[in-house]
Amino acid sequence: MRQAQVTRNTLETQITVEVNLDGTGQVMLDTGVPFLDHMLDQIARHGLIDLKIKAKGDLHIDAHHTVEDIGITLGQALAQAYGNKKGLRRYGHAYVPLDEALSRVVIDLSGRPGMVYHVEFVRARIGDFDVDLVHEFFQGLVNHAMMTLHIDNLTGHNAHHQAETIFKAFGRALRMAIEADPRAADVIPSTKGSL
Ligand SMILES: [Mn+2]
Repeated sequence: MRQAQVTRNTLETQITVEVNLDGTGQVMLDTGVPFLDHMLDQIARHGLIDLKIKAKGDLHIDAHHTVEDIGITLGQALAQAYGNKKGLRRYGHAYVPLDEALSRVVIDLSGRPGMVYHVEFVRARIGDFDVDLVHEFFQGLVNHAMMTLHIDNLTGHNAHHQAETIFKAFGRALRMAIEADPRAADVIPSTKGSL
C-alpha cells in the first residue's frame, strides 16, 4: 500500500497530510487558504493521488507559514509513500496549457533536494494569495520529498492561469514518476543501486 500519514506541529502551524499514491484524485482539503486548496486539488486530480490535508496556521499574520509548511508536510508524506522507489519510473515530465498559459514541470525522484524555478508572475497577487508562496510551497516540498524539480512557466498573461498550469503539470509529472514500470518491477532505477 503506497500510503502515508504525517502530522507536523509547530508553534506556527498544525498540519496533517494523508496521501494515497494509488488513488483516483479524491480530496478533502481544509487549509484555510482557498486558493491553495484549489491548487492542491489540481495535484491530486492530475496526479491521480488521494489527498487529505487539514491545516491550522497563523493566518492572522499571513499565509506564508501555512503554505510553506503544507509543502514540507506533503513532501514528507510523499517520500514515505514512495519509499525506496523500487519498480518506479523515477522520472516524470509534463507540459500543461490553460488557454494562453503554458508550463513545463520535470521531476526526478533523485533522493537529492533541488529546485530550478523559472516563473515570472504577471501580478503579485491572485485574489489575496501572494504569488511568492508558490515558490515557498514547492521549495518546502522538494526539500522533504528529496526530489529534483524543474518548473518553467513558458508563457501566460493571467496569474491564476500561470499558477494552475504549474500545479497541474506538477501533478501529471508526479503521476509519471511514481508510476510502476512493468519492465523493471524489482529494480531500483539507478546504477548506484539506491535512490
Ligand atoms: Mn482555476
